[in-house]
Amino acid sequence: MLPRRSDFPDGFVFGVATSAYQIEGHGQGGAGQTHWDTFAATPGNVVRAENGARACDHLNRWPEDLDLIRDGGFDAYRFSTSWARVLPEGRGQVNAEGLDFYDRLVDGMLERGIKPALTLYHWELPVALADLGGWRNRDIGNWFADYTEIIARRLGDRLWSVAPINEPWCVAWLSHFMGIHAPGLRDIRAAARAMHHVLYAHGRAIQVLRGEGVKNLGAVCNLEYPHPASDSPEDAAAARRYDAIYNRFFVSGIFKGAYPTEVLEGLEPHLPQGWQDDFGVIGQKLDWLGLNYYTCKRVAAVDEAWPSYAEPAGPLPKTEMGWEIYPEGLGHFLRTIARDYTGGLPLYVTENGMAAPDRLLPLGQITDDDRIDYLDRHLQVCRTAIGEGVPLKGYFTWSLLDNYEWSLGYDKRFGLVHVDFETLTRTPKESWHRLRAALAGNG
Ligand code: IFM
Repeated sequence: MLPRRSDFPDGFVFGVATSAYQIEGHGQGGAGQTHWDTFAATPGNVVRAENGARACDHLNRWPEDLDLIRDGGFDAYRFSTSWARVLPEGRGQVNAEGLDFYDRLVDGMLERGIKPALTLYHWELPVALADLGGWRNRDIGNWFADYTEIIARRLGDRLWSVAPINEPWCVAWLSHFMGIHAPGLRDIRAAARAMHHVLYAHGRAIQVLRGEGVKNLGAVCNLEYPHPASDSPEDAAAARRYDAIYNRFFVSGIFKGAYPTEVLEGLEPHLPQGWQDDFGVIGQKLDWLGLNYYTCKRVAAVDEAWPSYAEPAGPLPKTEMGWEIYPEGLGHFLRTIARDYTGGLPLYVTENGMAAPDRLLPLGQITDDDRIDYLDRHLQVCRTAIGEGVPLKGYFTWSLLDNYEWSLGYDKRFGLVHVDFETLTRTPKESWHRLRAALAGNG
């Protein structure tokens, strides 16, 4: 049984999350090409070479989608603006149609009593900027600051919260070292530069937002709990390296003005010149930190180049993504991030959820018991952390809708609401109904 709203402190924010490229339909409305369009058009990168050209057609169906958020009883909607929709070339000429769309969307949220929680970058890098080196080029700090200013001036007076960049680890490491996301590089120097520039751009955006008087500014990091694959000291050290790259690098940069030594061992020779001087920008004061949490990993030392680890499969039940279900990891991060980095600063779980197969019942209902159980177990962990004194102020489920799951195309369904990608019909799943009941107080 899902915990009820009344099991959480007054004012605790319940929300749902999506992102622009994953739902809007990026082939419409004058948006520019993004590096996801070209990445997906390259064979072998994305399942069936699918892209976000139509996605859920949220660009046209947004009133229905906002109604689903309101009717579900959610307080907030974590959405993103697409850089390439607002600035098709990344800089210069604004696409007025794109900016008008976000203006209407924010007003639509306010009319329905939904708090607009904006992310400025959820991975739609305009190709014109990718051509200039994208996240490898330090100038991205200023390009991103200019884009931020346009959004701040148009929407800033009505936003509930803003985070510049979703999941810096994915932007930098997954995309430039592991090659799994656009631009699909596997290059340690590119990765080192992206790791640093993503934080530099975050800091530049916060400076601009503060300057424009926008309130409630934060950052959103994704975290994975690393279990050493065995009791050996080598595997323990490998798990620490994994933890440093994945979990500690970004929060250390922002809150401590330093990078973990385990990361510098590998990346220092490749960081851009003068990186040590950027912590003044990177460490801008924040009003909250968001944690995206899904899973844990097993980490084993291997005799290879740095970071010298492999990720063997673990024994726990898994989601459709193949991700082990380990709610205890969320509790670990809520406690240790507050203890080691953020102190009394408000924390939010800004993403949590699972890809799961849906079961269609004869009367058209869609059951997703595994998802309900997953959400229940993670929400219980949140309650425990709050009881222990962690300043956790809200929880956002990923995602409102089934959507474009990046390299995995449309196969993996994370939504509380089912989307038929032929007809684009939305059907709330059992999890949406159960959450609605829980938020209304019925459990
Ligand atoms: O779909 C993604 C989202 O874009 C970022 N966080 C993780 C989700 C599930 O993989």
